[in-house]
This record gives sequence, C-alpha cells and structure tokens, in this order.
Amino acid sequence: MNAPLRSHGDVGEGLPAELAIVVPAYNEKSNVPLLVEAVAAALPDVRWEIVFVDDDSPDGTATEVRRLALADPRVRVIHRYGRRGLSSACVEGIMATAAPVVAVMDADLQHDERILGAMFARLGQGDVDLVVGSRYVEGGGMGEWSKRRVAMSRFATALSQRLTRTPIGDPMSGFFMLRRDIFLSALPNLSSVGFKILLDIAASTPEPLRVAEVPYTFRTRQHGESKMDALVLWEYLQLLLDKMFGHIIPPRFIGFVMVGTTGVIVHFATLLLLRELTGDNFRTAQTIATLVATSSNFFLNNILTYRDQRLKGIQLAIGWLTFNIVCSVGALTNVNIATYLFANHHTLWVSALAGIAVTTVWNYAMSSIFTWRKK
Ligand SMILES: Nc1nc2c(ncn2[C@@H]2O[C@H](COP(=O)(O)OP(=O)(O)O)[C@@H](O)[C@H]2O)c(=O)[nH]1
Ligand SMILES: [Mg+2]
Repeated sequence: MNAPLRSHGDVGEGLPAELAIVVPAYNEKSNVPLLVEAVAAALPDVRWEIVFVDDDSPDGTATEVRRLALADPRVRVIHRYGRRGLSSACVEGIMATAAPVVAVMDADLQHDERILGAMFARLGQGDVDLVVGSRYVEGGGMGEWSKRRVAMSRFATALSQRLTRTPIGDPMSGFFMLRRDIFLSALPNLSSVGFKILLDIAASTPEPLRVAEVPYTFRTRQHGESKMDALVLWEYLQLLLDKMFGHIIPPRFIGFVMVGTTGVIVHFATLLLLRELTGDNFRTAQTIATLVATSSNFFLNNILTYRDQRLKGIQLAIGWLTFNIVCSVGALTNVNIATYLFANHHTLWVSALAGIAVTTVWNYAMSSIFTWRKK
C-alpha cells in the first residue's frame, strides 16, 4: 500500500531551484516520502529541488520517487542501472541540476534536514565555499553510534585531514552544501570511488576550500538498513591511495596490485602446507599453490577491486576461467621476459622484478577486458 500523496503548496512557484538537494539512495523506499516531507517543512523560504540518485534498488525506491515526482515537480529521480557506488551517485546527481547551490545528504533521515536552512544562509554570506553538517563541533553529536564505529570514524578523520589541506572538523561527513562552480572546479581531479565524496571534493579543488560547519546530531536509522560494511575500509584505502598517486596510476590498478600481494602470501602458505602434507613433490605442490593463489586473487578482485561490477552465478564461473587463462599467459610472459633479461646480463632481481611488473600490467589490462568487462 502506498502512503497518500501530500501536496507541498503551490509548487509551480517553487522553481527554478536555487538549491538542489542530492540524495544517493539504495533501498530507501520507506524513507523517501518522509525525507521529502521533512525537507519541505525545513525550507519554506527557499526554492529547492531534491534529486534522488538510485542504483536500481530492488525495493523499488525509484518507483516511489517517481510517484512523488508526479505530484511535486521539485522531486526528481536519476535511475542508474547496472552500477553501484555512493560517490559516483552524488557526482551524477550534482551534474544533473542547474541550481547554483547543491547539498548532498543521505536518504535515511540520519542527517538532520532542519539545518539545511542555516547551511544555505551561511553559504549565502559569500565568505565560504563549503558548509559541512558536522557531527563533531560543539553542539553536534554522534547519536547512538557504537564505540568501535566512533573510534574508526575518528581515525579516518585524522588521516583524511592531511589530504584535504583544509581543517574540516568532519571531512567524512556525507552531509554538506557547496556552490556548483566549486564542485565543477574539483571535477577533473575527482576519483569518485568509494563513499567519501566530501573528502574527494575537498582534496580535488585547485584551491583549498574555505569551510564553515553547522553542527547537528546524527540520528538513528528508523527504516531500511545501512549499506556500509567492512568493505568501506577497503574503498577508503583506495580513495586515499588514489588521491596520493591517482594522477599517475588508475585506482583500480592499485587495488589489483594490493590483491596480487595477498596472492603471493597465499601461494607460499599453500606451498608450505602441501609440503608438510605430501612430502617432496615440488612440481605438484607448486602447481596446486599457483591454482589456489590465482583463484584467491580472482575472488578477492571480484569482491574488492571490481566491487561495483561483481560477477555472480554463471558469470562468476566464466570469469574464473578467463582469469586463469589470462594469468597463465601472463605467467609465460613473465618467465620469457625474465629469462631474456637474465641471459642479457641483468641481475637476478632486476630480471625477476621486470618479469613480474610486465605480468601484473598484462593481467590487469587483460582481465579488465575479458573477465570484468563493462556491460
Ligand atoms: N545510489 C546509491 N546510494 C547508496 C549506495 N550505497 C549507499 N547509498 C545511500 O547512501 C546513503 C548512506 O548510506 P548508509 O547505508 O545510510 O550509510 P551509513 O549511514 O554510513 O550507515 C544512504 O542514503 C544510502 O541509501 C549505492 O551504492 N548507490
Ligand atoms: Mg545512514
């Protein structure tokens, strides 16, 4: 059963928007109408629009947004298909509006929409580029977060402050407002990986941002569930590395190499274990260890590096096969290059490392074409 539609007054006069609120949403069907209503109540004197960016949520979030949009033109939807990602959702939402000022906030009502007006007014004073809804400054609070989560968040905050050159009290916040021209200046350098879009923006503008913070208390989620899991740590690491080296190396390649490193450990662990179990047959042990390490790399890459286009079911089996083929060719190349270099009077280390480097690039490039090809 659908909740009854509410009218938010004479909406024709509410546009064009001077403020766009971009809301990434995944499985937030029950929160969507509540949020629209709350925003409408919070911003009686501002011409706003709200842009939901949905990644084809199974619960029908997009359908719910459309239902509301038919009654209120200030409600809009961007419905993405075959992709996931919080940061990229925010980016595309911001790109899809003409409003000179944009805010980003979660769909789950954890961000207090009642400070939107204060944030908008603060930005309007003209002396800052960015206003952050902050959980840390005096008067702000963490709501009912677990101790572990608070500690993790503080650690990540300390790390990221070094990157952004701007002392933002809460750079991990997903609740902020800025002028669109500031966002556009960050665009060429954005990573758009992971879930920390504010950090990404603040680390990507040509000039350090002038920041103000408006405190609020983080609310507890009432409907739906959190999408954040242990993998966000991985994504965060990828974002940090990309911000440091990304102008030289693509972020996915960094993830691929990190997984590859674990593969070496898996390989040796398997090899040693098999030697314990089966005695001296090195050839067999090495073959099995290679298979195990390659498979472990495949599954880790599928979960981590290619999280946004994860293979499932029959695709997973095909992916495993192509990955093994790609890696076999890579291993042959490795041996050939290393042998060639070694024969031409390079040291053992140089020869071996060159072989490994070429193979890594080969495996990365080929698996991105054959194993995790874009739909
Ligand atoms: N479009 C889109 N939105 C997402 C995705 N992952 C999370 N979100 C939304 O991003 C916001 C923050 O996510 P949430 O799970 O509440 O994170 P938490 O508050 O850190 O637990 C919510 O509005 C989610 O619906 C995604 O992959 N795509
Ligand atoms: Mg949340």
